[in-house]
Amino acid sequence: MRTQVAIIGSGPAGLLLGQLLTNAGIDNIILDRVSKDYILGRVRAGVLEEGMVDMLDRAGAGERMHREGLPHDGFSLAFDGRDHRIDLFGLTGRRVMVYGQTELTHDLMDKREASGDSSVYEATNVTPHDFDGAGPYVTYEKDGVTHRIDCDFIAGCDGYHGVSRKSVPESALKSYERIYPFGWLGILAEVPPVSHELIYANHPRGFALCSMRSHTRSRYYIQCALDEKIEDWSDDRFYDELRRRLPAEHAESMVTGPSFEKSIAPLRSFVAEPMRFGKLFLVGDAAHIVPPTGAKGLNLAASDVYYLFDGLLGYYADKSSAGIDAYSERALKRVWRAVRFSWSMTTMLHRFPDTGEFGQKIQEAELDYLVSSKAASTALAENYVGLPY
Ligand code: RFL
Ligand code: PHB
Repeated sequence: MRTQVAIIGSGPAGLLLGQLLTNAGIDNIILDRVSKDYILGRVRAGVLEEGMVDMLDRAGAGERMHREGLPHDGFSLAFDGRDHRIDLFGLTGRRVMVYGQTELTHDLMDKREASGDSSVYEATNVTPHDFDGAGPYVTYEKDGVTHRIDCDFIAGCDGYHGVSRKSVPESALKSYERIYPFGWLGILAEVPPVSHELIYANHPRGFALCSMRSHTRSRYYIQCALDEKIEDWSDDRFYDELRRRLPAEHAESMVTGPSFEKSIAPLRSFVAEPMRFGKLFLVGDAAHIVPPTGAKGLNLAASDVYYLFDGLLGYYADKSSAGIDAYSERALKRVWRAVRFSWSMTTMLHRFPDTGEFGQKIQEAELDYLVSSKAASTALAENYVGLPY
């Protein structure tokens, strides 16, 4: 088999890149090690920057998002028993879109199916080869048979645990990492959200986040210890803890109901440099991870795809390598800004085991400054709605 771009990973990065390439007449195949249903069963991001919204439109897969997504003009920072609104639209002229990653992935999969392009799910032992030479190819196994795809380029869109980054010799990679000493325990429940905008809460008992997927479906998170077990968290215990971390008006008005998803996610910051090795490109979570506090992970996957697609289009349409040569540097510049923002939001909002009451006071002073200074609020809002591509 031969294609122009072999894409490893059918998450948002792989699907978005694949669709943009297809729309531009560039042949591509997507390989994933799990099934479509498994991918659609993962509950992840919920906040899209305008850049991501534009990319979905460019891919021709934005119609349902515009119909069902919820544009948000602001969010709240809650601390010291009170709510403080950050007016994203008033401060930046921009807004975010609340639309689940699951839905976005569904829309991209439907679009791909309608375009008739190849995707291989449940492909095992996917392996990139010879990306340092002139003839890169990818092998995989399906139903006991080994297949080979020759290609011009390989896009490693296979997430943090994928094979692409691991195929690069260690000496060619520099990694930067911070692991945070806590996780997020999250639930999804068919209950109306406690507020029509997101609430990020700093509380001496730990961080809490009230998000949503629709007017009738809520996504709630609380900071938890890394060794917590999900079985120990009944819905009642979860809601009790969440209420304790919110201002009284929200705690009192919160509607509760059975959760239908509950999971614990660890928090880390990670960047691998560079993001290109010969004919192999790392894209999205394959190259970098941010803690979810800034809502940046999925949005960074979209900006990586933007830069890579731009480079590949230049290569195929104009026979210029300038764009693919610049890919790693352009992408990393934006990645590091988002890594910094996600780290700063995480540091400002979570309870750290070793900083005590002093740490709490410092966080409250920082938050107080943030909400009372227009310059500081604007800097926060600019980062939250997304820095330009
Ligand atoms: P994905 O989505 O992990 O997709 C990678 C795909 O590659 C496949 N794969 C392989 N395929 C073949 N061979 C192998 N060896 C393979 N290994 C892996 C996998 O099966 C998978 O299908 O990466 P991608 O496309 O780069 O997308 C990144 C986003 O998924 C991620 O950054 C976000 O979900 C992060 N994130 C958030 N991002 C935001 O922008 N806004 C948010 O509000 C937000 N909230 C979150 C989040 C992530 C969370 N968790 C659980 C990590 C909230 C949470 C709780
Ligand atoms: C979510 O809705 O899952 C979500 C929202 C905002 C974040 C992280 C996750 O910062």
